[in-house]
Amino acid sequence: MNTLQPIVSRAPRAWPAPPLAEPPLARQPEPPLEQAFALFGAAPALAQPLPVGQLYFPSWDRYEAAMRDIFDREYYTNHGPLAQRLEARLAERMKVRHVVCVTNATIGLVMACEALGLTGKVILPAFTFIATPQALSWTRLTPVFCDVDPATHQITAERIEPLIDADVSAILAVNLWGDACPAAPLQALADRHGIRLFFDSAHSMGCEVGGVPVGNFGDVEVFSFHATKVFSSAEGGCLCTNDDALAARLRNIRSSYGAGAAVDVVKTSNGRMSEAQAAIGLLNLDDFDAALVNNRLLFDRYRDGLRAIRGLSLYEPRHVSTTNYQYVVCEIDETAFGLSRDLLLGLLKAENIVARRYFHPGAHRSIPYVDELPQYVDALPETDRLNARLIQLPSGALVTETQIATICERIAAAQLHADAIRARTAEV
Ligand code: T4K
Repeated sequence: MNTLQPIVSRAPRAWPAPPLAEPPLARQPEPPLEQAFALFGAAPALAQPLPVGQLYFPSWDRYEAAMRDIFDREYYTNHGPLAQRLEARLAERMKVRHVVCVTNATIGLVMACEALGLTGKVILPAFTFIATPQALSWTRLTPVFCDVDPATHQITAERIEPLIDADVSAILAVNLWGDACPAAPLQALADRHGIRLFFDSAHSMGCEVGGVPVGNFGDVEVFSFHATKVFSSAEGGCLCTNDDALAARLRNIRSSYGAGAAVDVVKTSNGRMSEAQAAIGLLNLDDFDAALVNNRLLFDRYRDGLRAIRGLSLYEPRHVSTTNYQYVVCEIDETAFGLSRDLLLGLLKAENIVARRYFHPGAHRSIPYVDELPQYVDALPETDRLNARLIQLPSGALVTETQIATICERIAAAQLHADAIRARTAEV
């Protein structure tokens, strides 16, 4: 099913929304499944599909004014004034010396590998989006997949250290779910072994560790501004670093046109951010603090609505002092919940609640690594466990508190009817 929706036709968001009613958890007279769940024939709980993804859209008037400005200047790309302004404003906000805006985070990761001069092997978690190891493959580096901490879903220095050998040139840590890997022990480990440390911080815009904005850790951090991210320029991303020489290399690798002081680099790419992307990014930046407040409110609603559900635990970021609440991640214990994660996912999808199972399968079980690096297939039990148990629920600018109440109620109803649902789905 194509779940891409004509967003402009969605009902306007109620702001502020009315207080949320507690989902009905008490056992009630049970209607037949055909009347209770869309999967068995009832009307879906939501009128149209509600996806996972933050999906920021500025008001049409502001968007139109921004595009008029670009047309008046007749300047589309090549590090134009809007891209420059976005870099300056992000650097100020994130308190980092250099922000290098790019077309997307994937090219940003490729550029980071090239600018750092990496060779041989790079250690990273398999529990990440496939773009992370693929950036290594594009630069002819070999991924060394590391398992993650089962409670925090992040990699740790303790798990990485035994994997370091003479061919390893770097650690590529991934900050997931608006949380962060423990950066200080990772930096100490990298320093001890004389290797580089950089971060895939695609999920981390707006997060802070000990009051320091994410973007200031390791040699360089890479952010995604994809449409589904908390900070969006429709497509886009940026690299953040406090290293002047590295920033100059990144700017020269980003584009054969360069930008700033020319330095010798071996390869160039086209990672330029267009003016249209930068314009949306600047509008989003104006609205960003309000988006964080809204995300937090929605997360609180989920926390209230899901609290009483057995066998479901909501991921709470714990290594950050400030999170962006970008993802609502739940772990389903099949035995305690009563249904498998995938059966719950199917039930919700029929209700037009398009929950996701990031990241499934794990990178180590995905092409090409499942064939090229078979040693990892059965070597990462925690990653496999999370791949099989997590679901992500919709949140962000287009999601209302009323919809969250509906989602929580549907999950509670699924648990209430779990025996009947299991029996029915076993029949077919
Ligand atoms: N590292 C990590 C850890 C990442 O998570 C990602 C990307 C990257 C690196 C690479 O960053 P980029 O190179 O992409 O900047 C999405 C995103 O495409 C991807 O950016 C993201 N992570 C990944 C976790 O999720 P999909 O294919 O699962 O989602 P997608 O694009 O189908 O969108 C989700 C839903 O939102 C869809 O059901 C439809 C809806 N949607 C989407 C868009 C774009 C809309 O309704 N309107 C829209 O405009 O990959």
